Amino acid sequence: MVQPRTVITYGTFDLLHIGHINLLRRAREMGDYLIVGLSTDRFNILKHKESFLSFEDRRMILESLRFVDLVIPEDTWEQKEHDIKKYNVHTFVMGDDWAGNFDSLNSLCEVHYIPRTKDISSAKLRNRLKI
Ligand code: C2G
Repeated sequence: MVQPRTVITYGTFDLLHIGHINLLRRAREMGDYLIVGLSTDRFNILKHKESFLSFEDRRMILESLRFVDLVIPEDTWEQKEHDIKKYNVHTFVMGDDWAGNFDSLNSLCEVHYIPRTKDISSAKLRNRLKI
């Protein structure tokens, strides 16, 4: 039986927008099974980031996307190696605002940084919506 090519990515994915969708769709197209490590509310604090939507809401929204196959909690910076081994990940993908930050993972799997979608971010949306 051929092993599925599992892809993994991580993020907060707050107020899901086209930048997230482009990233997730392209990540999924790099394989045939996409895992998203979704930042917990607690981990967001470590990232100095506050999401408008709770972890549970952000998880439900991601799980409703047809190109997301599994959502796991992202609780620490260090869990990526463990996750890659546990899920037999073939490809790790992040937007290129993270370029170079995770190159050490290429001893375990392919590491790809893909161009961010311009002019959209959860912070911009919150400013515009005044929320
Ligand atoms: N992204 C994008 N284009 C945008 C906005 C975001 O391609 N306009 C990508 C980011 O590069 C990232 C993913 O969408 O790969 C999720 O973005 P965030 O929710 O902002 O994630 P971030 O806070 O960068 O968390 O351990 C990794 C971190 O959890 C990443």
